[in-house]
Amino acid sequence: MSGDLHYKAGFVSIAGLPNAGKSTLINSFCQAHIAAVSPKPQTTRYHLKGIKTTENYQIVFIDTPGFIKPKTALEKIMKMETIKAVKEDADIILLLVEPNLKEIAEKKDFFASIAKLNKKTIIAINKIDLYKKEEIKDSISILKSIYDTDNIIEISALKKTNIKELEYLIISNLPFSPPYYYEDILSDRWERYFASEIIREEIFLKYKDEIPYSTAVSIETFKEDIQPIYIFANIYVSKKSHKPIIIGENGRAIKKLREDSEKKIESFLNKKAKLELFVKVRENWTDDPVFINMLTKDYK
Ligand SMILES: Nc1nc2c(ncn2[C@@H]2O[C@H](COP(=O)(O)OP(=O)(O)OP(=O)(O)O)[C@@H](O)[C@H]2O)c(=O)[nH]1
Ligand SMILES: [Mg+2]
Repeated sequence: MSGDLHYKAGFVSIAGLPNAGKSTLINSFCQAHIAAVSPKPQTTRYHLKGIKTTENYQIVFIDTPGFIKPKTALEKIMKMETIKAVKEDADIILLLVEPNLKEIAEKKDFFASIAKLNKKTIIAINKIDLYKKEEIKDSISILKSIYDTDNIIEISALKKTNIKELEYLIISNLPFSPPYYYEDILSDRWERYFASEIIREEIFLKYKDEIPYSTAVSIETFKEDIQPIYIFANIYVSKKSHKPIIIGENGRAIKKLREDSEKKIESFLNKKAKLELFVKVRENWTDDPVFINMLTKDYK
């Protein structure tokens, strides 16, 4: 396989505005819930690779944080993650767009900045299950005026509409190359990263307002050599007042968070797990780049 001159392989960075459905799409391609998904924007904070290998091709999908104008240190790091994936790593940029005419008009600068990179770009119009045909058509016309490409396809990442067709479009644009990863490698992340992301996803799904954005998860212990596997995680919040909200009345909220996260971790790892959570206050951690790098250094 690796020495085959007809073998295709390359990196496909999935880029777009927050909430476009990028993480849902990488999960659909990889047929596994590897990336955290939530209805709230800015769920994804760091890049994540999902690798699909067949006899004839290997696609390395890269999920990225949504494009934003960063304010905090965390948002600046998120932006750097996206820029690296799009500018440096990508053989193909897969631009995922929600056909929301108002948003497309407001974020014209972002779409122009991707066009300026002059990289091979495929545009996938997502969430077609939610939008009227007219709005989809008009969105495509605007995007065609910005991007000189016919590589535009309408999909639903959630309902898995046209996902195979999108994959064919990617393959036809993929360079000839030997694979970059052995065929049994499905991601560039360790199991403990997925455990931390599952807990963070549950926080995004369960808590309101600024709480998910003030929260970071750090896996302190991950013992795989015992049954059930044992995981101890710290949940950091950036304000004192957020700690009692995470814990909830009589500890009910954190109990539910712990139970639901544990179940998801068990089903992801296909192993029995025992999860323990502890909430810590780290004032203004979202503006402390060293702390953020410390949290993520083990996962890269
Ligand atoms: N109806 C519908 N909803 C979708 C579709 N794709 C994604 N969603 C929903 O859109 C929301 C955002 O999805 P994500 O995959 O987290 O979006 P994202 O682009 O990764 O967002 P960030 O990481 O915040 O930038 C979730 O509630 C998804 O279920 C789709 O094709 N149709
Ligand atoms: Mg995401």
